[in-house]
Amino acid sequence: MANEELYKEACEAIVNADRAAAEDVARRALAAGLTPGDIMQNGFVKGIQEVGELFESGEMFLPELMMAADAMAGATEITNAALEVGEQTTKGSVVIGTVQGDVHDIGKAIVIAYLKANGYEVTDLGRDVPAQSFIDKAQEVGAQVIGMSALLTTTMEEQKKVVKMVKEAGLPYKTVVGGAPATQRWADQIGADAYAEDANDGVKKIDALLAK
Ligand code: B1M
Repeated sequence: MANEELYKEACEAIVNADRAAAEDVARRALAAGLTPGDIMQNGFVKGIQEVGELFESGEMFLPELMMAADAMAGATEITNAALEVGEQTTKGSVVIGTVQGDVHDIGKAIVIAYLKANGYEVTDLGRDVPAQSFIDKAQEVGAQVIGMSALLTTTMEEQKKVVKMVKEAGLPYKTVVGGAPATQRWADQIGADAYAEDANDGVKKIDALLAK
């Protein structure tokens, strides 16, 4: 089957909120030789973006949005598991979470899988994480980087809070922000060390920060 057809099927499985179909196409895409990143970015992510647009325009409601998210979670589990295991030596330690008030964690799960596959030790704080917990955990595990995911315009303020706490206390952690409403401009505005557009970019930005 052509790649384009698999991408289309993956996108449709999410829009149709069909977890079994999403898992099935994820497995078939990997078996056909597509990389986890290919099928995720060109298929599943396109689908969940379309779902977001349908929800925003009032053509889809919360229960369907939740089912589409569940289908996305099923696909993500399969593609993340297929990422190659990272280098044996640890490149660094990253503490990551979705900020307080926010439960969106699909993107964060992808970022974690990419970081691990690229040789990072990752501590996942989960979602709805209070600002202080990022700092406490980074101190506990001796992390170099704090990664914060926020998907809501209201919760992105929490990223600002964490960055401010790190700076005011003179702590050594590099801060990285991501999530749909975050931008490079936002990162500059709040004084974060980097903005990551997607999982791949997250790895690149953290590599660059730690190389400095
Ligand atoms: Co919600 N939601 N949602 N939602 N949801 C959005 C974000 C929204 C844009 C939809 C819309 O209206 N178009 C909108 C926000 C509007 C705004 O703030 N301006 C919205 C809303 C309004 C809500 C609720 C308020 C709805 C309600 O209850 N009425 C509610 C809020 C709940 C809360 O958090 N308190 C809500 C709930 C939910 C579900 C629970 C149903 C579900 C989430 C399930 C889950 O995550 N477990 C959900 C979903 C699925 C979405 C959309 C459709 C998809 C999000 C997603 O998974 N994207 C979303 C629409 C959209 O984003 N276009 C939407 C795919 C994912 C791969 O991308 O998360 O961006 P993303 O992650 C990327 C990059 O951003 C980057 O890398 C990732 C991988 O490439 N990245 C990082 C992310 N974090 C990073 C951290 C890093 C580095 C890179 O650190 C190093």
